[in-house]
This record gives sequence, C-alpha cells and structure tokens, in this order.
Amino acid sequence: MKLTGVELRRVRLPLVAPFRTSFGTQTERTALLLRAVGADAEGWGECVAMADPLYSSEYEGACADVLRRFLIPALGGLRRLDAAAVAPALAPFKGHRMAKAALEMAVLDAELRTRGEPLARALGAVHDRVPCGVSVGIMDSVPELLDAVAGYLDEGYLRIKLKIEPGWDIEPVRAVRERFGDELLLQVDANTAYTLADTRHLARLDAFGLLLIEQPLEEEDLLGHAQLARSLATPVCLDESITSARSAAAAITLGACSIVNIKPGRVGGYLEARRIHDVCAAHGVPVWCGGMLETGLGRAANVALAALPGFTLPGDTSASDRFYRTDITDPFVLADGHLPVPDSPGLGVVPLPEVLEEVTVGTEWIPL
Ligand code: NPG
Repeated sequence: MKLTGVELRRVRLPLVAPFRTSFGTQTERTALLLRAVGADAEGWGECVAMADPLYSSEYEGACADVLRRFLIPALGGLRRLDAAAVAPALAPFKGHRMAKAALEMAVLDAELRTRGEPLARALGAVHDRVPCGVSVGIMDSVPELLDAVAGYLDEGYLRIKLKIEPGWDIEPVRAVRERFGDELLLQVDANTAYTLADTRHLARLDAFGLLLIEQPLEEEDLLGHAQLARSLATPVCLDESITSARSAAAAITLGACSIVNIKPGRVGGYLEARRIHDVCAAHGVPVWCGGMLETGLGRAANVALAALPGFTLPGDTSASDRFYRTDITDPFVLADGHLPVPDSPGLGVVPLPEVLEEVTVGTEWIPL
C-alpha cells in the first residue's frame, strides 16, 4: 500500500512547571506531529526538535521546511508503507535526523498497525514494563531542589538526574546525596556546558558516587571527552555527540564514553536507535533511553525501545504528568516506578481527538 500524503501538525502544550537546563528555560512544549496516511492505514510520528536551535542545530521550523520540501516528497516513490525503506530514501539529504526520525516513526506506526504488530515486539523488546528515572531541572535554590527531588521520589521514580551547569553542580549534588543517601541512583547532565579546563572541578563530583555524568563537553569533542574520561572516576555518558551507530562505535572505541544515552529522535529514528543499542551491547556498553519532553506518542515509542535487553539503566521515560497536566494520548502513569510497555499494534496509542484539537496551532497537508 502506498502513502497518499502526510499531515504536519504543530501543537503547543503548557508544562506543569518551568524546566531549566544549561541551554535555557522552557515553559511550554511546542512540537511537530506527523500523520502518515495510506489507503487503509495511518501512523503517527513526533518530531523531537525544539522551537529554537539551542539543544541541537535542528529546530521545529527547519524540520517542517525540510519535511515539506524534501523528505516527504522523497517517499512518493515508495511502493508500500515500509519503514525500512524510509532511511535509504531520505539518505541523499544530509543531516536533519530529527525530521527524518519523525517521518520514519509515522511510517513505522502505519506499517505495524497494518501488520497488527506492537512496536516493542518489532524492535525486539524483552520486558513488559520499564524502570523510570526523572530529569530534574536547574532551580533557584538548593532547598527548592531538595523539595522537588523528594516529590519525585515519593511518586516512585527510581533514579534522579540533575541538570547541572557551572555554578550549579557540586553543591546541589552534595545536598541531594546527603539528604537522600548513598543508595539513591543519581546522575548529572551538563548538556555541553563545560570545557576541558573544568576537569579538576568536575573530578570533585567523583566523591558522590554518581551513575554517570552526561555530555559535559561540546557535541563534536570526542577526543576531549576521552581525555576527560581518563581523569574522572565518574563514568562519562554521551548524548548530543551520539548521532548514529557509527558515531557510537567511534565514541566507544576512542574511550569518549562508557555509557550511551539513546534518543531515537536525535539519531534518525527507532531503527537506527536499535542499531546503536546493538553496537553498544556488542561492546558491553550499557545504554538508557533519553527523553525530549515527548507527548504520549513519542513516550509510547521510547518505552517500547527501553524494553530492549541492553537498556540496563533507568531512562528519562517519566510519566506524562512529569511535564503535562493533559497529555494528547491516554496518559502514561507510573506504577511502582515503572511504565507499562504498550502492547497494541504500532505505537499502541493514538491522540485523543478533542485534546489534540485543543492543543493544535496549525495543520498542513502534504500530498504525495
Ligand atoms: O524526560 O523527556 C524528558 C526530559 C529529559 O532532561 C531531559 N531531556 O538534555 O536530555 C536532555 C533533556 C532535553 C530536553 C534535551 C529537551 C533537549 C530538549
């Protein structure tokens, strides 16, 4: 069955509380959703790009543009809805992995719905629920942070990730460790905010028994990460630097990381994400599933991915209410620190029409 067209839909969801990272503060999530339509099946995709190019060079407006002008038209030649054919069809267009990932996700959902197969099964999942961590933003004060962490632990989250930046690192980490004890699974995420000149400073984090430090240096600096990793007892995990299975293999071989955060949107899709999982598993490198404030659509797919065997660390697969009072799908609800892996065909979730309508800012139909 052929694709007849793709709908691009821009949505805007308010966040339950501002989310501050080393690259900015978010109070709402705008996102681009895709609906791939075939003769008798349709599938949903979600683009993880942010409104502004602060986390990555990609951003929403650019994703919509490249999808509309190049990527969606390139699928016109596909004879059937076949997710494995999407990446090769899009390969002539350089970069734009977030846009490509969203399109592949929509086609994959449509294909799996046609076949009646859940995404988790298609990817090779081995669990029916996944342990969940939560990412805690930078706060105005340490007491405020301690309250936030206490709240998440009460909700049942099994691992805490603290966002850090120069000026908000040693003290908040020390305070959380002292208050919640050595058993707490605790990690930090710098989102590229440091340089190699900070090596001695970052080594002070070694005292706190962290699971990992995520992406301390800039995205392209694999050698710098390798050098830093040799000076730290805390394992270095890469996020922004990992854009493909090839870059993951290079980073591991260079000693730039010993743990990998896999974000399907960042690497061009769930199929490449699975390849990264496989490469890491072959090297004995643990992986975990990152998050980018996905709606229930992306969350469903991330939870399916996180159920693969190499995902041995809790991911940023938090419940819908971590960010949204009302999700666009039935909400993902934490139970005993875990989220259930959807077991219906495709993503296993669909947007709730009335909520979707409420959050929609605009739609556009790209015929094929
Ligand atoms: O749970 O969805 C989530 C958010 C987890 O902290 C999180 N994501 O750098 O990993 C990150 C960060 C992020 C958020 C990155 C938004 C880019 C955009």
